[in-house]
Amino acid sequence: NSNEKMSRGALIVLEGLDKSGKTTQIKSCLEILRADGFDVCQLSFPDRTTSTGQLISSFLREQTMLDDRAVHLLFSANRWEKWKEMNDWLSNGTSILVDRYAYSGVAYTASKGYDLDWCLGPDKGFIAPDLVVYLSAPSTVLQGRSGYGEERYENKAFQSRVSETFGKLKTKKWLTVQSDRPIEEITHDIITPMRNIIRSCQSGSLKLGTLWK
Ligand code: 2DT
Repeated sequence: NSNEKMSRGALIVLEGLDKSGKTTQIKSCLEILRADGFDVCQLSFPDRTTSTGQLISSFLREQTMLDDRAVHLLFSANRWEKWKEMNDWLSNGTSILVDRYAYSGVAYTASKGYDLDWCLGPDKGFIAPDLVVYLSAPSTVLQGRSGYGEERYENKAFQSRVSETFGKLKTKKWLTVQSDRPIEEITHDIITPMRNIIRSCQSGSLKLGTLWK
């Protein structure tokens, strides 16, 4: 019966510039949600362990030269590789916290000057997140964080263009939080919306959508 309410997991994405604290927040939110008793797992894109991921990783470390458009398609393929696993988790009731998603894909490539519509193409039809948390901080603050500048893209001029492009992708449904604050304060602000969206998906009141709707 297609009208029957289906309980499922929630897809929660964290986005933001390099060093905005996404990985730290995913770690602490995962711990809290698990302690609450929720069934949650985590993923990050790019997934550097697969064969496309290894190519991407080598490109990011500036050890491999690739055409920007070829790299864009690799990043997207790296997500499609995970489609079935993600779909299975969600339908079995496991929620997923994801570190970066197709929004990063579009923001980084479009910031190099490529057409926004072209950039959106490869991820069309991929699983749409139920919640996007955007960690926002001035690129000048991020620049001072440890490890900054070690990979391609980690420079101030490019990061401010990426920030602008994220601005174009943002919808009213995104939760934007200032991330140049203590870790615990940020966690405090985002954990309740996460619990709420997981409960809504569990109750079967939200249907899984697809990008770019
Ligand atoms: P981290 O592994 O440190 O997050 O850096 N990127 C990411 C893209 O250009 N396209 C994408 O689709 C994704 C997911 C952002 C990964 C770097 O790769 C960029 C920073």
